[in-house]
Amino acid sequence: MKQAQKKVLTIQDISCVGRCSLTVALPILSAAGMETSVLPTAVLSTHTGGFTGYTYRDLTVDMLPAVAHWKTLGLGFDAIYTGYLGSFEQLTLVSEIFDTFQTADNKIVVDPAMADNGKLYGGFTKEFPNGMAKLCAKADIIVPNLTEAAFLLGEEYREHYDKAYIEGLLQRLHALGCGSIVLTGVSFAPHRLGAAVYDGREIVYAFSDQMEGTYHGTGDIFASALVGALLTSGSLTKAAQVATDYTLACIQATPASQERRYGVHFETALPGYMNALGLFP
Ligand code: PXL
Repeated sequence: MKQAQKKVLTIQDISCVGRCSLTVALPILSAAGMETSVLPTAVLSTHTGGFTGYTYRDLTVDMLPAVAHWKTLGLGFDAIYTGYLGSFEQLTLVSEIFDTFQTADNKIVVDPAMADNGKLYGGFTKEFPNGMAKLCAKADIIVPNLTEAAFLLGEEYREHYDKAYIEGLLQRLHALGCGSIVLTGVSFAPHRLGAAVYDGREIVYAFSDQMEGTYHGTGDIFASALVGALLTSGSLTKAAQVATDYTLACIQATPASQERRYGVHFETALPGYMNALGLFP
């Protein structure tokens, strides 16, 4: 018997060059065997991290009409996964889209892609994290990095921390109203990096080896791999480990000579991800 395919709707921009947002979410979710529908929020010639002079075509006006069309087709999704959203208006629209498609069984996953290494991405105002926090409150799962977690809570980013800080952060994020938190970029020991997962009951960690340096787009790769693995196994902690291992494999597949702003070679690591999902006999 052929298995029914899971359906995912992912809402984020297309950065044409630079391996992030939809150019990684679509191939990773497809490799996980998901039927993937996209709602592009904007088209940029490159992402905004490390490039100047990029073009930005805002697609906000097309978003609700596309959703209205899908409603006439009676479409539904097993997961709605959002990434980079460029404006307050898009936060409001996405919140309405959640209201349209949320069911008792599907998963709403918000990656509050807006900051890293203690700084907001270019183009976001300091009020934006508060708007994003309201969207996160509607999610079943959020996938912030440490900077985004602090900013969602209106707190200062902390470079040095201990386990008590991480666990407090998870509890304060849960108090915002989201169901589960997968906090990325957590490290308590040299050369080990991963995610902390909190579902409101227990905190579980998923670590793998840490590579030196920071690589653009790995947050989007992690979140996409997490969604594909979650819909495959049903377990958020298993999915966090698969996504952590795959993100490491993507970095390991990338030559040291590669410019960081062009992202990592996630493509060559896809077979390992599919294998971890049990997709090869
Ligand atoms: O990787 C997150 C991301 C997505 N989309 C755009 C970005 C960034 C990060 O810089 O600029 C347009």
